[in-house]
Amino acid sequence: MKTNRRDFIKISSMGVSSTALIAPMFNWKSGSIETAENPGGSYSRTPTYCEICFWKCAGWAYTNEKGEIWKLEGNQDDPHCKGRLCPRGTGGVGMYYDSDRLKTPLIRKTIAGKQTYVEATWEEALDTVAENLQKVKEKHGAECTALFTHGSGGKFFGDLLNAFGSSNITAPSFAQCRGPRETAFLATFGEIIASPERTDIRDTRCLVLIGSHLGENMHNGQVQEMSEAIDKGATIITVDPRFSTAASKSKYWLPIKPATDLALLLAWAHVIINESWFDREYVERYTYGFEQLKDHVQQYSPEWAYGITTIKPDIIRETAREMAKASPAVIIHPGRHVTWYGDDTQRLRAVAILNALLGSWGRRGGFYYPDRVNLPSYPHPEFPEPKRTWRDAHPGKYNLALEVVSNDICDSTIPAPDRACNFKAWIVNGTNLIYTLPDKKKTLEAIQNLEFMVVIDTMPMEITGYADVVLPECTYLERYDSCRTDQHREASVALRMPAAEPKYNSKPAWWMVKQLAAKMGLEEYFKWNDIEELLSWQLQQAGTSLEEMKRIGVKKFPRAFDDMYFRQGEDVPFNTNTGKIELYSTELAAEGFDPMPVYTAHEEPAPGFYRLNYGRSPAHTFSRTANNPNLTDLMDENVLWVNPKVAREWQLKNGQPVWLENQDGVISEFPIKVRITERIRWDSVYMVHGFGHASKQLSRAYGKGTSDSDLITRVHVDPVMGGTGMRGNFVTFRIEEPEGKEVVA
Ligand SMILES: Nc1nc2c(c(=O)[nH]1)N[C@H]1C(S)=C(S)[C@@H](COP(=O)(O)OP(=O)(O)OC[C@H]3O[C@@H](n4cnc5c(=O)[nH]c(N)nc54)[C@H](O)[C@@H]3O)O[C@H]1N2
Ligand SMILES: Nc1nc2c(c(=O)[nH]1)N[C@H]1C(S)=C(S)[C@@H](COP(=O)(O)OP(=O)(O)OC[C@H]3O[C@@H](n4cnc5c(=O)[nH]c(N)nc54)[C@H](O)[C@@H]3O)O[C@H]1N2
Ligand code: SF4
Ligand SMILES: [Mo]
Repeated sequence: MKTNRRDFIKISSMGVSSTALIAPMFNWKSGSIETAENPGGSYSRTPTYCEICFWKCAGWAYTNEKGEIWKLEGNQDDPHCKGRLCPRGTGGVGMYYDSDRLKTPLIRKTIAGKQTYVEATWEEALDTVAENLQKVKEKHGAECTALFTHGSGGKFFGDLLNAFGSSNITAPSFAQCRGPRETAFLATFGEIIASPERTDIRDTRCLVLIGSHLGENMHNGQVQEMSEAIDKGATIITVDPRFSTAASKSKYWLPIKPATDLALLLAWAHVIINESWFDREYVERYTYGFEQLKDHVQQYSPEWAYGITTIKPDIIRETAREMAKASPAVIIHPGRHVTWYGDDTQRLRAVAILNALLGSWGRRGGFYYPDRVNLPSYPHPEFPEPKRTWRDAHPGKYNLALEVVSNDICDSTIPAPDRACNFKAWIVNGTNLIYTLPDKKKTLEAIQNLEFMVVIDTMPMEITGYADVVLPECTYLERYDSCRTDQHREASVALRMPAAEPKYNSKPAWWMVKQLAAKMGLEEYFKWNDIEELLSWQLQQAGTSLEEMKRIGVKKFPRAFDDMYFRQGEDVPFNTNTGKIELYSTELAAEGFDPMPVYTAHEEPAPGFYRLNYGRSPAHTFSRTANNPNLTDLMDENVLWVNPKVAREWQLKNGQPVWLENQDGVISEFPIKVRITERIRWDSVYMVHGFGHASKQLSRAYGKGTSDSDLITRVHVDPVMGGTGMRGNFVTFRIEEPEGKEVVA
């Protein structure tokens, strides 16, 4: 067996001795309440916001008289959820009760020639982290350290890294998710979409969903608003090769040939301009480059697009007319997970342009101007200026990326002769990079080249097996975090505080960071004694207090001005080079990219292969919930959607397990059961992302279903912002269990 610097270690399901259990850090009860169900007031409720996905719904955790968490409910005052959690949020308790959780810190040691994890005290584990980070700093410079993070604790680790001397903080929610849309909307309107999306779905008259399937994508507020809009008679147009839940609620379902959306979008622009269905006054007042755009789209007629997209010209015209009729209360939805084919920024530019033509930006029923509270940082000295940043590894590349590109950090961790500095240490907090980044082989190669990696997680997920030190974080129900201050129609602050004491020997991120800062000589950046002191100070600056927030959970701050939408005839400056909405992007042109989107064809599957399509399930979030006992009760494996025509050709039966092999000869580690359905086109197959776990310590998730990530080995990187296009992969069926299959482990 080949030995690596960093062999994958299977974390054994160890018990934790009682001495490792810690005393409660806080009195976590926020007062008992009397309700019909709780006549004696023996239950308590504690404010929290959900960490099962990044919509961050605020709610209440109910505990019984024994201090056991009993149920979770939405907070009625919360603009993100309006009192209702989604099935995953309600099932969040399962994360707390999961007996497979990480229980105590672990340190990688080689014993009798074999790498293994040794249980450690927090003192030992944090000393090891501090020493190794210092070593990397002395040898290579602090800026050779990167933080991958997704989730609340990232704020604390981010501050630690900045204080340490590195600004390389990256999240998969940019280059594997919404990056292209943010770059495209910034180039067009001078502003990003951000989260929660500033889409005014509640008041829209026409919602166009392009491969963004609200319904399976359970982002709470949007799903609620979509059903509100439907009740009020809004037209839904869904463009998706799969008949999704949204498609089933739509007036028009356009089962587009995958990878051809840009052709449809350009044809829509062609029709809307040539038929004079655009908002003329808005376009004249606010936009730049209309004449160039008009000339540019002449080549993209509906007849032309038909040959590419398989959507009939009269349907393209009819749907364009529907949008125009609803204008400006129309939303061509920017989507969220938009890293598909590598030309994603250009596709999202076309989306932005259509919205501009229809005058929906800054208009009721289109895109509103959000508001938010800025909680100031606790006073600290200025962070040191890093000597280099991630950009120096590839000068001139991805200049229009507004966040750090995770896959580029991965690339720059693999040594290259022409590069002065490579990344040498990773801090990985709340992101299962093995499932999150495409091209697993490359991720693993990068990890093998690290001098040190610490992983902070709640579960023995695949990424933890490659760490030098594993730090178990307590779940969101057992901790304080930074307050939620995300944008919305109205600014709000939401508090998360512990509903129960941390189980096992787990700790919150803020505590780990505070300890590490002391060990690394960085205390001056973290002058607060504990998080209650930090939150109290911050909340006071915002005109509230920790006491008030403990009582109410969510506080709303009415808008100071009536500026959610543009006023009739108002002159609006846009934060672009021309001060206008740029139909013709001067910024893209200056970077040497097409200033207006140009259609280019993408690769097609070879005979016998099908495009690998993936998406969400309403019951799960990525790979993070696959072992959650409550949610596995709802769904415990993914299945493969196969069109009946394809099933006939391959003589596949419903429920039959098959292995999948991709264009690069990589075979799925586990089989997946076939589901024969007309709801998917014959040129594609579909599965829900996040299943097929290889970590045996996930007792409910191990070997259940198949991982799409394993099969995504071909990546089409967006040259504009570095996003990883992941939908250009093709698979074929292996009916018999393959022998000697290449499994990347
Ligand atoms: N193949 C494929 N890849 C994808 C996607 C896809 O659909 N298919 N989707 C992409 C998108 S849109 C996104 S946003 C990203 C998401 O990427 P990630 O957020 O990395 O997704 P997960 O795989 O769920 O990894 C979350 C990790 O955080 C851990 N965790 C959960 N709660 C906590 C906590 O409170 N504290 C700590 N420290 N850890 C915690 C979980 O155990 C898990 O290991 O993935 C992207 N990658
Ligand atoms: N329940 C649940 N909800 C979630 C999440 C979750 O994990 N679980 N994750 C959240 C996050 S971080 C994100 S980013 C969003 C992701 O949610 P969305 O942005 O809605 O994106 P996906 O889930 O990737 O959507 C995939 C859809 O795109 C379609 N599709 C595939 N190829 C093409 C194509 O070429 N053209 C078109 N038009 N459509 C295509 C697929 O058939 C599928 O219906 O969901 C969020 N909401
Ligand atoms: S949408 Fe669901 S999982 Fe996401 S934060 Fe809200 S309740 Fe939690
Ligand atoms: Mo995402």
